Amino acid sequence: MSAFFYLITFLVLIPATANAAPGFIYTGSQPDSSKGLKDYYKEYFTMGVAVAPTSLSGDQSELIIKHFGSITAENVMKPGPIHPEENRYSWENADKIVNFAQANGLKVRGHTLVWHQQTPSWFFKDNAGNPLTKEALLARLKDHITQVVTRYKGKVYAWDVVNEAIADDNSKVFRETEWYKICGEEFIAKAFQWAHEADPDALLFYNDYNTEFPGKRDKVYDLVKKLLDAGVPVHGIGLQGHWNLVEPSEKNFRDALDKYSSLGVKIQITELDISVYNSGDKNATDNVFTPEREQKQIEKYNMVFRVLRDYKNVITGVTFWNVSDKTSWLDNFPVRGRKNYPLLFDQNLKPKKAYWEVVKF
Ligand code: HAH
Repeated sequence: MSAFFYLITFLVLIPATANAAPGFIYTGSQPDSSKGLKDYYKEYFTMGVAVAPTSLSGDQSELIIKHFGSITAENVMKPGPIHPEENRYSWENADKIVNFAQANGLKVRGHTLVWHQQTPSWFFKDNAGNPLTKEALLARLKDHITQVVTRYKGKVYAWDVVNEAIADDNSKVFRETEWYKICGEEFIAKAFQWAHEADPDALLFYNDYNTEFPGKRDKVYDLVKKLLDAGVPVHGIGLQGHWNLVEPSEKNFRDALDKYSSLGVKIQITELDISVYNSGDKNATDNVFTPEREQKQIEKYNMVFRVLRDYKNVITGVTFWNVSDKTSWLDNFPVRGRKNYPLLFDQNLKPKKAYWEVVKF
């Protein structure tokens, strides 16, 4: 072969090796901007994202299709938006999300059938405004679940059936919601049973936050164990994954995954984001993504995905809660109007440094 050929080959290889760490031979694992997050994690788990109907056009929709294999409605399938009055369901927005998913070959996670927030007050009252009896409230719940799950049968592959029914307070097991006060814990088993009757193929999840802290972890474990022992169709536990620069610790995270997976159920991270403020840090109002916060966030994302890859046999999905740092629910929670930067894409929808760390393995 000619010297010319060698020269050309050499010149072509230089740029490819230029970014490799010193002392290492180029192996082909350089950042590749044609790949999406879902491609890097193809052999691991489905990557998902929470969306609003307004995210489904323009730049955001391109990002969603490139990087994710699953979507969740951030709000529009919750009881309030989808069932605003006793005799009226409002399907339009939820349909948009399901239709977008079908048109683009994405899976859909349904969120959520039973929750204490974003549920209209009519749910719990009779026509005269008095609290419903347990029987009447359970009948309403059955109607709600049956209507919603049946409409999306075969299109929503997994449902967060019950969201946040466990108390944060260590002295209590169940959160004292209207559901619990009127029905006792029975509403939980019934909700799973009715969802299963409406779509026997859907995977049914119990979903909650702070599920890595030992106190709440053990209560979630006990609840799901009790349901399984009673033959209730629960197929998975959703760990919301609203984390921050310090929580969860790697140990608590691994212990929680070990404990939940010992039940034989699947685990998904259903609402992942890593706040750049610590949970107790309500006074930090400078709104800035400082280099220190950026670095700590990179380290936390690194740890989280390293552990998730280790547990790929039990983790079946990882869903981010919002698309990019342009808008996150954390911009208004727990401090209204405090800008947060919790995701892998920046305010211009470009991958952050944390993104490149998460796909480097
Ligand atoms: C989640 N709760 C909800 O599951 C989700 O539906 C919502 O859009 C955002 C967060 C997390 C949460 C909360 O709402 C209130 C207190 C603590 C945690």
